[in-house]
Amino acid sequence: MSDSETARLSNRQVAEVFAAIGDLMLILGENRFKIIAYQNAARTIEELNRDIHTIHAAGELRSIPGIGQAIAEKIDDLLTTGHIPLYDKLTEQVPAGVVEMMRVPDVGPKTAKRLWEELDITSVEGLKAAAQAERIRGLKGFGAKSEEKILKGIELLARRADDRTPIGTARPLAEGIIADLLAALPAGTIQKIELAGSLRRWRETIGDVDILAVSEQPVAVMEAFRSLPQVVDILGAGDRKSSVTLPNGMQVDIRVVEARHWGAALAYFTGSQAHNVAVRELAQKQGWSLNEYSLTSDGKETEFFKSPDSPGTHEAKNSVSDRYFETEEELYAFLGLEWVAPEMRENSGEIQAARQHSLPRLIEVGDIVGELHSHTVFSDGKGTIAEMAAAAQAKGYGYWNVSDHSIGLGVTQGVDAAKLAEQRAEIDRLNAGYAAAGDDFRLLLGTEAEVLADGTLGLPDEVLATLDVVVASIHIGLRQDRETITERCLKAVRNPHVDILGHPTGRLIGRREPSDIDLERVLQACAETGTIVEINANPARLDLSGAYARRAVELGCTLVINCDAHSTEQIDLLPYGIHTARRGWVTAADVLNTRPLAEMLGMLKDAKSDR
Ligand code: DGT
Ligand code: CA
Ligand code: CA
Ligand code: ZN
Repeated sequence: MSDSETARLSNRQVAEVFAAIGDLMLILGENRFKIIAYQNAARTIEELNRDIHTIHAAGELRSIPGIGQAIAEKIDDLLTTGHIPLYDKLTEQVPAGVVEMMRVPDVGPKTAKRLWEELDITSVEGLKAAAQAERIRGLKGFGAKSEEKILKGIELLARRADDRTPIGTARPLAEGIIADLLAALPAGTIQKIELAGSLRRWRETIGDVDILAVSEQPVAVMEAFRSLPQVVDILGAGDRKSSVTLPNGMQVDIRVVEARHWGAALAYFTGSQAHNVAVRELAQKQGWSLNEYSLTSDGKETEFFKSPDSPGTHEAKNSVSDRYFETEEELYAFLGLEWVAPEMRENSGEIQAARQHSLPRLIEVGDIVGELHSHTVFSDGKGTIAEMAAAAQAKGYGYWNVSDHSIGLGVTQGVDAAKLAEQRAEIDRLNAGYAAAGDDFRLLLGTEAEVLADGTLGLPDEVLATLDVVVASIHIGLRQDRETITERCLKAVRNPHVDILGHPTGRLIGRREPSDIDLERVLQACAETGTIVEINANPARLDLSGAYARRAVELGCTLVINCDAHSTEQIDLLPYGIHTARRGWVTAADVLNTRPLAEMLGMLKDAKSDR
């Protein structure tokens, strides 16, 4: 049953057909009990925990609770012929867009029908245009309010359609699945298992989770996977691949391959698609066709092989043969390429660099030796200074900057000069203890100074001058117009006491758009003034993004990767920041907090002396 599953309908697709029958009958105003029967069938199929094809093949459709003779016959029609005559007849009567209109909140079947019949509206786009043109108020019982409601509903619908999951949500769930799957199987059943797709590339949002594994017992792996307690729906169930959904609606795909296919398969399923296409073209020029299992010689002698100095020249030139790769490194090397880190596989220059063996050596989690942006109970953090410090020491950090919110940020109580003095006393006491114990770890006193609406900071310069490391961030007035917020930020960046610009765009992934700030200008100013630019590692922020981190380095900025920890647990968010940096081709040398304390402080001092 290996290849047939691409063409066959998933449980969800079968369910969707029955739901659509119900919707069509609603619009046509058919018998209520019939409609309910189809709606129930759709829900039942959607929630099945077995592949409907298996049940069908066993002749057991009628044993599904809620599936009677009439529905069972229609499932049989659909699975064997791909059609249900009733469904075909209904779709001929009602335009598809009219059903679609029912998805708009507040537009029920009766409204959809009237909009269609009386105003000739047959799509959501048409509905939007009609509402904007104020045509809907002409309908009896509708007014300006209804048009407003409809437009708002359409907006909501569009937002819901973007069902990508933020990486901070997706990654723990995906890692949990791998851990649970390994635990559910006898040791040794799975030889290799890894996240692939956008998760392996650390994209900031995830469409679906892709898992790739090597096992000699693929069927056992499939069964264990589909039986995991967090699986709510099985979308596909094959011998070597399965797809399921989790309670949050996120889809997880798993595939099991043979060990000899691992290198090609992992490369293929890691993507990105654009990177894969470029690699495949390169392979083609060398006379090979690349798929998810292997390289296959196309048997044609190409120009490539006549040129002795082309990269990737290899022996089996003309014979039709397959090449297998147990690792990605071998595959890339065979094609004359340096291995490309997954974060760089976006077809943005990495293939060229890999051919020239000039890929950067990307920063790693272990390169970070200190944290320069953190919070405590003095503002909105959960840990005391001592608790945060202990967690930092346990991580092996050399320094930790306590940077509670300054006053000026209305929503949280901030630190003022008096509270800073209290913090200073506590930090001095703790540092004396480390020194006495011969421990090199040191606490620093800083602040996360609020950049006020006019670009001045939440604390006066005299106070800032007494601090070790000053982070300046914008939290309020993020919706100022481009010129205003850019000027405001530039003023902060040029302040002689500001060391770091915190989370420059203020975005919250999937929840809040970045501010309209002119980042190019801000980054240029940071490069000129030596102000360090933050990559905030909190997965809700990832701010700067990878792409802007790359631009910042190009412009000559130095970066800092901070967890902005509000609790001891949040120190563990660092990998999100590191992999975001890697997506921006960032090396350890580009990042301030890869330096030991004295060197780091020296760099900050030098930068400020130029302002
Ligand atoms: P996502 O799920 O939208 O966050 O992004 P990806 O990159 O995980 O995409 P996905 O799950 O559709 O596919 C996983 C990888 O499999 C993708 O990065 C590249 C590979 N792949 C899937 N479909 C195709 C295809 O049609 N052509 C090529 N070249 N590669 C594909
Ligand atoms: Ca994916
Ligand atoms: Ca996928
Ligand atoms: Zn903060």
